[in-house]
Amino acid sequence: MTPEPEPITASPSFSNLAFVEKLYFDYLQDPESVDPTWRAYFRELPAPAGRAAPASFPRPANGAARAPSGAALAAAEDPGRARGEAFQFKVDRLVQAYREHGHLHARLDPLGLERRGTEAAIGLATFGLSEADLDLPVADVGRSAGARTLRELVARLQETYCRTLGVELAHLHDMDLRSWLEERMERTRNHITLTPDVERFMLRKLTEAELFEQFLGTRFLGAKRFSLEGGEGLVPMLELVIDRAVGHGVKDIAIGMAHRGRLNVLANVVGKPVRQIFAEFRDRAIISAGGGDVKYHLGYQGEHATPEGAPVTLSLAFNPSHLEWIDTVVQGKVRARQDRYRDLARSGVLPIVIHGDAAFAGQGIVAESLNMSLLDGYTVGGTIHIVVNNQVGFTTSPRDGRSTFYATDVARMLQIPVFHVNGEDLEAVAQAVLLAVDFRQRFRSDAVIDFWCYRKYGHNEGDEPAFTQPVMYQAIQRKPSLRQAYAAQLVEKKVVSPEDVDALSAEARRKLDEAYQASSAIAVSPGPPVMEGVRARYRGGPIAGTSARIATAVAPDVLSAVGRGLTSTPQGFHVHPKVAKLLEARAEMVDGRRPVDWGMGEALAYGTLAWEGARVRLSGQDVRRGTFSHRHAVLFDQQTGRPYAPLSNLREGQGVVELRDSPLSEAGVLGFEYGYSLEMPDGLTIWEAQFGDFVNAAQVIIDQFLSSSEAKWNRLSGLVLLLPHGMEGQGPEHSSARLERFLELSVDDNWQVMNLTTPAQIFHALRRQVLADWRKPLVVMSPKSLLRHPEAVSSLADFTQGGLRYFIADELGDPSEVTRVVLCSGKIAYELRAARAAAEARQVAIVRLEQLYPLNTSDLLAQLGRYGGLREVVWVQEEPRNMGAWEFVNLHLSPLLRGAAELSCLSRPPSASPAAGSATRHKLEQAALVQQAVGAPVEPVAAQASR
Ligand SMILES: Cc1ncc(C[n+]2csc(CCOP(=O)(O)OP(=O)(O)O)c2C)c(N)n1
Ligand SMILES: [Mg+2]
Repeated sequence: MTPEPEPITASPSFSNLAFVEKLYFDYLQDPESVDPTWRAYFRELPAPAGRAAPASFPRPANGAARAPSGAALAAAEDPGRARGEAFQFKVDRLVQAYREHGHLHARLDPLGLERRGTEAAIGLATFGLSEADLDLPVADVGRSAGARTLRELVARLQETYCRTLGVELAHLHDMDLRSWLEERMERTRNHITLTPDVERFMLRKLTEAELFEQFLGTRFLGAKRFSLEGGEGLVPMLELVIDRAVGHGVKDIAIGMAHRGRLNVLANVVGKPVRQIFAEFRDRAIISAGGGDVKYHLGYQGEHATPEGAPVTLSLAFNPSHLEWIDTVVQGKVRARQDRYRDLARSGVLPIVIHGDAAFAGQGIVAESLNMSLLDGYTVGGTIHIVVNNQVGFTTSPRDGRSTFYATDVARMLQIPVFHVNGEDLEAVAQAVLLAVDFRQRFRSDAVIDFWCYRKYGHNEGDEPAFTQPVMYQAIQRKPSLRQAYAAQLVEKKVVSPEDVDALSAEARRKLDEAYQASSAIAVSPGPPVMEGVRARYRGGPIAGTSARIATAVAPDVLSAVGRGLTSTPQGFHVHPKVAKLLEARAEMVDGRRPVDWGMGEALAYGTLAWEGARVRLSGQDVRRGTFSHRHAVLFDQQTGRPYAPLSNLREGQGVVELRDSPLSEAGVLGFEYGYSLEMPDGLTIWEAQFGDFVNAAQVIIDQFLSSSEAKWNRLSGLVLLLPHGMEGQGPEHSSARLERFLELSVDDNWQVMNLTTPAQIFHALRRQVLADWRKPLVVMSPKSLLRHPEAVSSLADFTQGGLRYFIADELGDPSEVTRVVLCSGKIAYELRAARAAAEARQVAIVRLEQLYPLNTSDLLAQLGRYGGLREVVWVQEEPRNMGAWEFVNLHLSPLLRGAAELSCLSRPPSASPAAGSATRHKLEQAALVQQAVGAPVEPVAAQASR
């Protein structure tokens, strides 16, 4: 196994320039709250003029909820005091209203077109107050330090909650969370003052962002780039997020994002060489193993330094066009990195996911991702979400694109704040970043920044936005760029001179020119296939015919040691009686007194891999017990409910085994496990569907990632999909994992598709996933009835010798008697064997394909060659003709058999639905099928059914 890198320990030192001033403010409030080095430094500074000693305000009662107290009773006897109490009560309610509804009044839209708040939410009159009360004294009103009158208080609340940063926290039930936020915001009036150094840095990043787009726009006229213009603030904002995160000890940041501004982020944040991006625009001779991808879907990983030089690994995930489907993929990647670094606090690796406003509101996978965020099996310690809210999606306006008030409202399902910020106020942006990152690090949960901006051009550069948003685009045309506005602001503040502004632009342009010159000589490739030090050991490319070279059998002593571990429980553990029986039976299997069944074969695969040090992760709905109760990988003490996983207790130093019952999601969870598998290539990562049919709820992950990520991006995954498949009379659903769809996508050894029929086969297939030197996804049509079929068993020798078999052939008698080969796959093989035995059909050989893709045709033809009298090869499948493997088998075998034997198909007739609704009908159809296959007389189904 690869040596694990050093664990990350969070460093408490805040490296960043950006927040020195904030630190100073903290120091003034409470000198003990800052690091001793900083304290010593600040002590030397002259005391700020007019700054009073740090005031400490008691937490106010929570608005109207303030309880009647002894004081209230006393007040009843003193009318003057009672009036004061009543007044204060109204004031408290007003304060609370600002906290909860102030965001409605914040100026968030840089275009100034958006109208949201109603005066009523925070108007004085709502609380029985009036202008006349404004100069009355207020007391004990929370953290708005120093407000002596209602007028001053309102001014402070306005400043805190209604400027260009609006914060939603009314949905938080947890008062600690709320207090933490309110405290942070009210203490600072939700302001941060950036130091001149930071301001100059921000201007530089804005300049780079703007000029990058302009350069692309002129050099590659009309080429799609999904310009960030109108939202260039994203670039300095990301720098602030990174800087703040690094200050918290984050060492590794994984970003996921869609098209908008992606090239800009790659170039100006992640550090992809601009010459390489330009070379992709030149689009000369793309050199890559597969088809490659368009430039605005490519990813990158680089080393980055904060302005102070602190190192951090940054990556931007490759992603498909399908918006939001990258979300859980990134989270899975991050989780794997955290596991790899043994960052159990999940504080050293941070995911940032950047969304579009229309996509965030519209795509359901967002909700799946949010729902997974706090679950033990899937948490990454919080994701920073940034919604690049340009207030339009392609041509669709928010009023047609969502029913929610804000684009981010789905996030309010979590107990997390949502920061709405005007993307043209970089100070407010910095404050939002500060709050969001600190919140994530402190509470280990997601935080959302709704970054309001606009889209300068149409959806892409060839698009005319005024067709559909004429008024908006009139406003946009009048606007100077953020760089221009910010530069003017800094010139006025004398932070920079006009010459500095010009110099920054000239420098940025010079670098772009240089990169452009250099780009002509660069060949384009999607980059190395694998992660530093780990992935480099694995390869993609062709794998057909390599099975024999991969030794997956285990030594008998290892098998029995693992077997003993799998069947033991701790002293005093109360096992459910039925499970106890299962463990006894498994113990007999290990001793060779009973053949090994599927559940044990599978457990032995996990157990032996973990024994050898590999990490095993199995996730999916109800996987710990197993949908069909065959697994029982986690046992529960019947008196205490305490769980016990034998797989995790095999021996000291074994690999970690993670067994996770997933939330009821396919797309989100499969995306997560795919991401996990990319970053944990030396482990075994498995997703199991409850029934194979449900994989269709995750089809985007199959098409856009699993089947094609090697071809598009050179990204290798060894993810295993266990998809229970087979017709067992359960109706149209619960029957088919849609084998045909996987086979249709099979090409260029992009993955493996199997339909396995013995315990030893699943054992070897799973072990091969880890022991091979290549990484390919493995799709297994896994069994249901075979889990308990008396013939679907293996001997111990099948585990200690041999390996995965591509197909399994058997005959009743001498091969020379065989005239018909019944070719099939999956559990129907057992039904065919029974029918053949009943009919004593010695002329029929049954050959079941275990690995359908890549199809080992040479060995298969050699097998057929053993049947000297062969006349016909009949493909038999229980699926309707338009489903199952027939089309695939026909395509690949017919040309090879030509002349030697005739290939035909026996199946149910074509059908729109995978299986009949009636169990009786299923049985009749199935019986007819297998009888016909072995040449026995068959009665028409209709005749039987009518009896
Ligand atoms: C799942 C999915 N459906 C549709 C599209 C087509 N599409 C590409 S961008 C876009 C609009 C996206 O709007 P928004 O999320 O606000 O991002 P913006 O382009 O405004 O930054 C659409 C509909 C897609 N890429 N993915
Ligand atoms: Mg948008």
